[in-house]
Amino acid sequence: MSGEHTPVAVVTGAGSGIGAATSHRLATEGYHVVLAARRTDRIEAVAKEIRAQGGSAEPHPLDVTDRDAVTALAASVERCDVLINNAGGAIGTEQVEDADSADWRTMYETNVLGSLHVSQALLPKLIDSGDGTIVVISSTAGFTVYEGGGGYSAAKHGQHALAGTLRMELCGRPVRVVEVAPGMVHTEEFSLNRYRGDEKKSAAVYAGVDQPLLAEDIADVVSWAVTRPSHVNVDFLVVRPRAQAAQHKVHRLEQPR
Ligand code: 8X3
Repeated sequence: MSGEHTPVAVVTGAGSGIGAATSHRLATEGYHVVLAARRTDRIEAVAKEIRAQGGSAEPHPLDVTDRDAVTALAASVERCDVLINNAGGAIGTEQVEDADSADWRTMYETNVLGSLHVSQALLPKLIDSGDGTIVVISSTAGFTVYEGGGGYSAAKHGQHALAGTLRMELCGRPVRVVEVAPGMVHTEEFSLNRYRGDEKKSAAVYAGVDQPLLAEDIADVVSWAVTRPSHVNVDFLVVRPRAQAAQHKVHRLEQPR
């Protein structure tokens, strides 16, 4: 990080969960953080919290699937040193035979095309920074599949392909591409969105799990990867809680009936 200017980090999906936690963390690291997400009230609240803690942040309402809006975001930032592609998520748990293609399309558009739009739009500024970093927050679903997770897994595989391709294509230019693939992270909304607002089913995902990851754990890992010396590209990090050895291998403490 150069001392001549305040470095700028753009974080998508910054209104909650991993995006909000990463924004906080990067602000602590000295970045001016551009908080991009659809819900204005959320990003305004996160910006206020960051400023109250002495950090620098600005909210920028954004739907990553809207290419014109993404272009406008890129034009509005003076510089960009770090981009965190975090917007996305899962919708539905239907098996392939019952899945609604509209859900699959939405997941592809937010996770994959959203990352594509924002990365493309900010790439010139990331290159101009002389030391840019693109982080893609994918998922363990980006390299494995499981029942009921087809659409999400397909989208996350797409994001994984995007990150890997971009790293190769940018080789020789001053931009690192880092992919962080979280496993089970207990955030306010991830599971709730996946289960279409069903709080009981959403809570059951984490039932009995001794310390699922929290958004702050992922923010910690992202911050570590971003703050390595410029020549160190952390390609791909898989991060799970100790209680989750693999997608289906989750240790649960006995629950009172
Ligand atoms: C979230 C991980 O296990 O719910 O990206 O697919 S999982």
